[in-house]
Amino acid sequence: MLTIYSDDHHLHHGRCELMDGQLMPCFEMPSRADHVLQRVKDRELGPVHAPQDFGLAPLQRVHNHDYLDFFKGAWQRWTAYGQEGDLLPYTWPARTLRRVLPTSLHGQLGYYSFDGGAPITAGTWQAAYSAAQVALTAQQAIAQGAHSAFALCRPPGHHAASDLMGGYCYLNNAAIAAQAFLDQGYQKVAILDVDYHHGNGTQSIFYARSDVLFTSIHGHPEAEFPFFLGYADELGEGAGEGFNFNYPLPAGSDWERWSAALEEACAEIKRFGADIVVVSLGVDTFKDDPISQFKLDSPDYLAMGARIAGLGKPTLFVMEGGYAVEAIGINAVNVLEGFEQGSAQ
Ligand code: SP5
Ligand code: ZN
Repeated sequence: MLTIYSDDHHLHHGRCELMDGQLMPCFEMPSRADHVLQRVKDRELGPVHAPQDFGLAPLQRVHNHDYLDFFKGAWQRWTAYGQEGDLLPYTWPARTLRRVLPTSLHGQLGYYSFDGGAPITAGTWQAAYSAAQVALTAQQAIAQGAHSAFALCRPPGHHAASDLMGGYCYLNNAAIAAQAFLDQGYQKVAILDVDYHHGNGTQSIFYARSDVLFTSIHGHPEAEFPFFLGYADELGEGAGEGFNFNYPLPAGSDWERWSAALEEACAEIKRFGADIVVVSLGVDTFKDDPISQFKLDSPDYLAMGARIAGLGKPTLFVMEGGYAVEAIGINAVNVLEGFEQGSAQ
């Protein structure tokens, strides 16, 4: 399987995120992608290519122009105040407040974010831009005939909505790739989000559309981040009604329980008649993940890949979360190897 990877992810190294009532060192750190890349090489998964540059246009198909302008320029505005630390939001337009765009940098940052988990550093825009190009380059490989490809994206993307950053995400790599397939003539794209957290950004981007089926298996939002989306009764709206399926699971869910939800998601993807499957590949479902509560073990990821291969569709894997740093290489590449073994049968 071809892997697309850019070293530019090292440009994004946030110092702190707001969690558990404290500023904690960021769980989403550069060594995550380094471990996955090392495992790709150790297992001889296939060639590793650098991304091409498709420019801003495919990002603008998913994200608002004003949001992209804000994100691209935020760091320079911050340093113009003489600030050197990471830029983190602290006020949001919640209920009872107005959703108007202020002129101040911090007001705008609150407007364009939904949590205190996505710091902007000097290199964040470049890293996120390159991650989107990684996804687009892997997307292009499939459009040109590959049965699968792996976009080793960092920072991740599935929490990012059309004009919101949060949950370690800035640009929605999977959504950008899915939209690129549609813009190139594909009719039906299914997204399967296996990250431990609900893919609220991806869901919201495609919620009113019938050309993208969104399915997600995740910690129940009653108890888990991102809390305010991801319930089973969210089925889409308007033309998108019936094209959104959430499988929230309780803390402690193991492979037996998790894989039953995967069966249901796969049944929906089959019913939909997808041309293409885009997998938002988070491995924070792992039993030793430091911020998550599922109990999947490393061999389970081989089975996950094999089941996805059983869909029989060209499949783009896009890296999302996973914070048990030593293990994410093994677990992510297990999904890819399981897919290849399942495809060969
Ligand atoms: C891409 C992705 O996986 N983003 C996840 C963002 C989660 N941020 C909030 C995590 C809160 C975890 N609280 C766990 C407490 C453990 N002490
Ligand atoms: Zn996650």
